[in-house]
Amino acid sequence: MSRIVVVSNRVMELRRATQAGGVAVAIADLLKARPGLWFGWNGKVVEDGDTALSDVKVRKAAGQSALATLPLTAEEHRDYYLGYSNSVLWPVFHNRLDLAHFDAGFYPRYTGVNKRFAAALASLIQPDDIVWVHDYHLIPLAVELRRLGIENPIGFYLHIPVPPPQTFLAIPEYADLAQALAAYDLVGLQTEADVSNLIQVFKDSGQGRILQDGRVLAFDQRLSIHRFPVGIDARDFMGATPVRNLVQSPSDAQRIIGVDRLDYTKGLPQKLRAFGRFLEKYPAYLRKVVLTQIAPPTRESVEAYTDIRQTLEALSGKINGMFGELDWVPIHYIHRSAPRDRLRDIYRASRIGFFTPLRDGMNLVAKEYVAAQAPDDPGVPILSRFAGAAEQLVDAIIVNPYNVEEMADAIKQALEMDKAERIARYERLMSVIRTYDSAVWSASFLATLEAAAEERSTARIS
Ligand code: ADQ
Repeated sequence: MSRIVVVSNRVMELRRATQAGGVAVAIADLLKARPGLWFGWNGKVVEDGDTALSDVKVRKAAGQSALATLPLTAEEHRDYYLGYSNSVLWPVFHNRLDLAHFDAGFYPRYTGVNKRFAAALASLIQPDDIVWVHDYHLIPLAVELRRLGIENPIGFYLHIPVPPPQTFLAIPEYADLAQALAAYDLVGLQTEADVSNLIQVFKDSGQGRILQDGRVLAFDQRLSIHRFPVGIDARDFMGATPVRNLVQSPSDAQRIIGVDRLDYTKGLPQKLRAFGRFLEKYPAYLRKVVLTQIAPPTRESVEAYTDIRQTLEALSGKINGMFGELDWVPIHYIHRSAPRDRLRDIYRASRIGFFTPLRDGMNLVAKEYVAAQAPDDPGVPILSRFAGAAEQLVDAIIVNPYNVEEMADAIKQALEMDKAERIARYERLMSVIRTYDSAVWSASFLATLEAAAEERSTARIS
């Protein structure tokens, strides 16, 4: 079996990755199951000129896998990570051109880190390895590896959405980015909408067309573009025990749960406003419902993130002040992360899972919430139509997060949904979540990558 070389911005101990949640769990599981190498940043920032910069540390991990890591310099951390990755690509790919900070100094360091990573990685790659690069921090990696003569299959998976072409083409370096994507054998995306946006990006940049075999010819390169929706390991969330008395509230109150990184893409102000509107519009529910929102801060040194925490604190304070009583606080807003088993129990204890991103690649929390429900008395997910997950979880109550009125009504609909309908929806949702789980996601990506690379080498020989 070929060795899998996983490359992502951040590398973690496999045990920690399992706790971190999200896709780190899927990568850790993959590397426990087959021989592999996980390559990327170790999370440390060092002085320029430090010998550690060129010194890749390789350590054994579980099974037959190893971790290989490098530090970043302070300038790289500022311009590659906080700058180009999180102040340009993240906002633009989430359709927030207004929040993008196009600083001319960012891009050279972004490509510089990709070059440095490629050079360090090239010396570790063996002839039969399959290389799987993850996410927007590392788009130019394949170009750099090919320049160094690496001929192995190289695939790329983008965890965030592909924006419509008009938005993508607003990035000053859009042509370089499109060309860099075309250097992969396979580009994997979360949804059909992302696939059609990327194909359109290639067409609109004047450099792409679809070939008869379904592949794309762009910048003189043949590549495959497919949808591989990210999944969870449903078994991790099944068999939860509902927690009681999480926080002071009337014991018969129904809980609504939200779990998100504190990010402007997650629609958190919209969620709180919708809950406030629900209480105002349907006063019969006063004292009968609590919204618990868990939202640990991330990327706090990026400018666009500084206001969001204050906005949410002000909003929850306002709603609590307006509707709360001595023995009932409507919104519990917690900005710490929760251990995963605890999270699972909180999902289980919640009648509604409330997921309102304005844009989201997938939104794994919505899948985790469903998987944690009691099969004979499940809760109801309310899900934004702008999350990638909405393409799959069609039996959630699908809402427009910009429409506060509609979301307020969706809360009422979910609370009043009879058990038979809740069970029927849960069963359909679970069948999708089980079918497209995290193991299917990685196995299908890797099989498609191997086939795509095979075609490339056959085409070269003939
Ligand atoms: P994220 O934007 O981080 O991921 P999401 O898919 O919801 O969003 O995954 C977050 C993970 O972190 C979940 O497993 C969740 O349980 C965990 N998590 C979140 N908040 C937590 C908290 N307070 N405490 C503990 N754990 C918490 C990116 C993209 C998504 C895409 C994923 C995977 O933005 O759209 O679904 O990658 O591809």
